[in-house]
Amino acid sequence: MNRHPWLLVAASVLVTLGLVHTMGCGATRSARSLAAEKVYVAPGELDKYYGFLSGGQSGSVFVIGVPSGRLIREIPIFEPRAAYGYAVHENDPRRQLLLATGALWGDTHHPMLSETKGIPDGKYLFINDLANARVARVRLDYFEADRIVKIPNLQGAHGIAVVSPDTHLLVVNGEFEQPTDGLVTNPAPYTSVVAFLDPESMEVKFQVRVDGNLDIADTSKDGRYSFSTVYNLEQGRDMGSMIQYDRDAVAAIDIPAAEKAVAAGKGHVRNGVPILDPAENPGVLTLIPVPKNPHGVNVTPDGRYVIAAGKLSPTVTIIDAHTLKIVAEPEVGLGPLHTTFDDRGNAFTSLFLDSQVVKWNIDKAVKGASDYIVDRINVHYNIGHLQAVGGDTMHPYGDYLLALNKLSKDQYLPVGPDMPENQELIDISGEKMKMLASFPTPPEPHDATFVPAALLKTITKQTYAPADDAVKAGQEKVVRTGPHAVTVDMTLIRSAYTPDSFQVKEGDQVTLRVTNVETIRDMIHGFALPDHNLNIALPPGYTKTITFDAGKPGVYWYYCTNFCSALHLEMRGRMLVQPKDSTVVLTDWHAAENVKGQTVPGVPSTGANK
Ligand SMILES: [Cu+2]
Repeated sequence: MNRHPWLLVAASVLVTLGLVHTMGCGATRSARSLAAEKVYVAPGELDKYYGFLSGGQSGSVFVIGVPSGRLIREIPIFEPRAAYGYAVHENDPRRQLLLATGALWGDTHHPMLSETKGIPDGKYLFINDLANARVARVRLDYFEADRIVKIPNLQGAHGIAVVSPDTHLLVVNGEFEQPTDGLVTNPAPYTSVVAFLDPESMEVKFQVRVDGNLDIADTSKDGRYSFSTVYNLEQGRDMGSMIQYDRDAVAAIDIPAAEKAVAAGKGHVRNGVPILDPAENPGVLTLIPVPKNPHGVNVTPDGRYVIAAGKLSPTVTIIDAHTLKIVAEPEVGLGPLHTTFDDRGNAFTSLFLDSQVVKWNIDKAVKGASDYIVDRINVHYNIGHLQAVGGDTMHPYGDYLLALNKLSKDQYLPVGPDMPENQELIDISGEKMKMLASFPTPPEPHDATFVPAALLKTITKQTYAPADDAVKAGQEKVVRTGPHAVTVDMTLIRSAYTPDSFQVKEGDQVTLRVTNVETIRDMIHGFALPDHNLNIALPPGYTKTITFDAGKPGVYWYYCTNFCSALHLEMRGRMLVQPKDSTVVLTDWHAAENVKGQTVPGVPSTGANK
């Protein structure tokens, strides 16, 4: 067969071009560079998703960018944090709230986003404090905790979930069982509760008694059921006796039935909360027997199935989310803990003992097909939670999966006996999973959830709207409001405090109302008064009021703790504390000292010290 020579030339050119394309400058493009490209976000470019990782004993939530893994910020919640001026000083209402509800530390585990129609709406992020039986709500327009509540009748607030699809309620599991009557003299039986909270008022509406240790929670996609894994149906008080039974349970609570029973007055009120006893309210609680000391429970995005992970059994149990019947119990590997999903009918289960993520096909597993396992990938090491982007919603994105590993061992430079926690990002867009990148975090994320950055971009505020008590520029003043009380109204703007000095007396109580009057995003100023244990950070538009004792006579500098301009170092001022019996009035200070009355107008600045 004759071929035209030009065709041969053209063919060889095409082959050569193809080689150059795949080989680059003579070198095969490695899997490494392909992975690097997938997670590379150039300076100035934005990540596609925000990930919210619980900070564990940091008492906070870490916000990371996906796919870059960059730490975007930390949201302090259950612990004071000087850098954010959060709950640091005694008068901060958030500090008082933390102390009133338990402690100035927390153990955060499960970040949950509020949903509308089964997908995150960007309104709230809920996070539990396992240790102190608390739940906090973070407003995502400000990335700030606005509610923290203590849940009565419950120890160990572990699994939490929002009731899909519209965040009708918030579910909180009590892990550590207690005597039924709350008395230490009663040896048995011990019991716990699932608490149901109103997500707006954060009030506990009712609780349902469950005998056993309630672990992880999820809800059906139609708002009908909450699902909680329950271990230790043995009612053991030590580890050996907690692992006797081959099966424990998934507790399915019929939410409308429970609400009806509560409305009919069937609850036993303890500490102001009605508790439903399932024995008195048939149909409210169904215990579905699953192997063995189960841990994770996850509802498939289409709402058809509930997947319970066996933990001490190499299986997951697939439960029909409507009939509550077990439909399959496939083996997946050793130490299955949690499951997440893509948008193509696949499940991904974390295997703690195998240090793997296993991908399996849900339909094939339900039908009993032998080839339901699709792929396995090694992770480093001993994975706990895992979450695919959108895998906990009705709309998984099917692109990235985050493995939250408990041990990093040899993955980073040694930094002492304690190593950082290791998060690994896996590409799940193809048939085979591909490891893309790892990044360390402070201890220790337990769980994660994600939202598209595009959604938050439309929601987050640039500045705080001035509150009713905001101090306006030009209206700063120093006012003596009583024999031992002075109020200082102060504003901050690059790069000065107004007033930049004020005079009080030993024995005075000083009320400082301070507003950052900047109107552009990210222009934070701080107010630190170190010898008075005060350090507050003020984002633009923010007003804080703090009250403190003037302390010993002396001159005390306050200074800006957030670098704000070329004159940041010059951004400071003085508080003069005069001796109790001093009658001297220094004319170059903003003072109210020469007035004996109870309430007087402010004494304006002489301007001499400006
Ligand atoms: Cu400043």
